[in-house]
Order: sequence, then C-alpha cells, then structure tokens
Amino acid sequence: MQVIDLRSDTVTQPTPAMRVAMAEAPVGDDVYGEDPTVNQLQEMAATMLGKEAALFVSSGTMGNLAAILAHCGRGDEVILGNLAHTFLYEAGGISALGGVHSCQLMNQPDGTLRLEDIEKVIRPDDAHDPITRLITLENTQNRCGGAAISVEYTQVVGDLAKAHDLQLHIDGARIFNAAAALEVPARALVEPADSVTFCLSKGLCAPVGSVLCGSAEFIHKAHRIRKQLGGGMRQAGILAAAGIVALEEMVARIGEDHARAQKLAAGLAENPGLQIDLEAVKSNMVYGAVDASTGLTMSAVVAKLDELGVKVGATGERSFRLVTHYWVDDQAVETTIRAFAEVMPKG
Ligand code: TLP
Repeated sequence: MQVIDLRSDTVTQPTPAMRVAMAEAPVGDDVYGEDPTVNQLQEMAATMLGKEAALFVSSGTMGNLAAILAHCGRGDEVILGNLAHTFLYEAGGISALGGVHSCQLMNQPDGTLRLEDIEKVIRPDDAHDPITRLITLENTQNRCGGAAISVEYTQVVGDLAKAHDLQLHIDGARIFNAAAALEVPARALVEPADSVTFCLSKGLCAPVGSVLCGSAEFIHKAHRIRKQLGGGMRQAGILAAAGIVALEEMVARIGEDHARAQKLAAGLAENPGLQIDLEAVKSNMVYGAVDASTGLTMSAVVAKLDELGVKVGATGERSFRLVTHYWVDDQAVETTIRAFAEVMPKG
C-alpha cells in the first residue's frame, strides 16, 4: 500500500536529483569556511533573499534561535505572536539558552499582529522593564492556516521597528510558499527585515537544513552562535548540495502544492462530517475539524485513516492539519478525500 503522508511537508523525501547532487558534491571543512558547496548554497540563498550574507544551519529551529540570540542579549525582549512557531514549538530555546524574554501578542486570523498591539508593548526606557529589542513575524503563519503575510504589512512593521530602534526577524520557514501565494518574489517579502530564516527541508524537499540570511555583520555574529549551539557541521556540503537543487528546481513548482490544498479542501468540505473553512486555505495547509455530531475523536479518525494508508496530523481533540507537498499528487488528493468519506459515519 502506498502511504500518503499529509502530516507535514517536513516528511518530504529528497528527490532523485538531490540524491545525485549529494553523492557528487565537492566538500571541505565548513567550520574552516572551506566547504565549496555550503559556500555556494549560502551565496545563492543570500542573493535570492536580497541579503548580504547567509548561514547554513541544521534546522528552522536553529535558524530562529541563532537569529534571536544574535539580535538579543540576556533579559532583552522579543515581541512575537502567541501562535508563533518560536513561541509554541521550539522548546523555549530562546529563554532556556539565550535568557531572552518574550512578549506574546495575539495573532490575528490572517497571521498578522495588530500594529496598535505592537506599539502598546514597546517598552519605555525604565529600569523596571526588559529592553524591547526585536519583533518577529512568521511567513507563512503555520497556525493561522498557513496564511501568507503581505509585502505591505511587513513594510509597515519594518517601519515601526525602525522608528523604535528595534530589529525585525522573519521566521520564513515557508517564505517561498508565501511568495507563491502572493505572487511576489520572496526577497520583496523580507526586504524590511534585518534577518530571515527559511527552510530547505519542508516544501522544498531537501532532507536537512535551513538558511539564515541577513547583513554580513549579523551573519558573522550568528556564525559564532551556531558554533556555540554545536551547529558547526564540517563536510556539510553533502547536505547543502540538496539545498542547491531545492533552490534551483523546487521553488518554482511550490504553487502546485497550493492548488492541491485547494482541491483537497474543496473535496473535504463536501463531507458533512467535516468542518473546513475554504477561505482560510491560503498556501499548502488545510486545517479542519471533525464535527462533534459524528461522535468521533480525532485520534480515532487518525487511526482509521492510517489503516487506509493516509497519515494526517491531529491538532486537537477534533481538529487536524493536512499539508500538501511534492510527494502528494492529484491522485493522492482524490484518495484522501475518499478515505475521509469511508471513515466518517454514513448518513
Ligand atoms: N514546523 C513543523 C512542526 O514543528 C510543527 C511542522 O510540521 O509544521 N518555523 C515554522 C513556521 C515551522 O512550521 C517549523 C516546523 C519551524 C520553524 C522549525 O523547523 P525545523 O523543524 O526545521 O526545526
């Protein structure tokens, strides 16, 4: 049975072209800065994102952590969303390892933070207060349905940050999904930001890795922090080679995943046992819920779908997330819609 894995785009396997590139990659000691393939990937990434420099890191989590530690000292404060991945799912690394204090603002359904909310929490110069140092946005905003944050909004937040002498970091784990959804170049989405992390190992299919981009001075600082975190990876060109293929071949096709997410959502919306907000599907994610009237819990649905070869992720007692990616084709979308129909109680 061929398994359809919709739990995340992190499950993507490397493409055949990536495996060839990995086998053939010239490598060196990246801690000495001597891995030509890592250097090539970093240069490509910096150029694509319109930044001076870039740093290959092991994961999105490490990219965000290194960025926030580079921007903030101990006791400094970062303003971020209450649904931000960094707040919810990065094991509290910024406070555990960096002593960075977080101020969480409510993410709006479109993934943004309200500007007046941001302005309200920027601290005055008062010895009682932590020093506000950084604002972080996430694009696409995973827990807001994979919403894409616009160039215009990002610019306004960038201007606000500048006016208050703050830095702006973007967790752009899926920045190329955002770019495809909004039909703008990724570099335009991060232009107002001082730093951005993006992931090679999600919709872009590389097996491992993310890239942190920013000014040369910032990346110099982040490079030392990556070393402190144990992220100096030696002959990492083996991994970076797949990242180069990801940037060359996978960025342009990512919109296909969005079209399939729309199809999947539309098919599931016809199922009376499911609640799907079609309007909320903006990129490669479909969030939904099993209607209480079915009497089914999500864990039961997950188990039944699993038997049919469809893997989905529960996000709550009745809610779920489905993520489309390169290895989910049109037929997989149809099969998934049929599998849900089979699992839901009839009539
Ligand atoms: N997200 C994963 C899980 O951790 C939830 C997923 O399946 O979506 N930023 C964002 C917006 C992310 O969605 C993720 C991973 C990360 C950062 C962290 O990336 P990794 O897993 O490479 O550390």
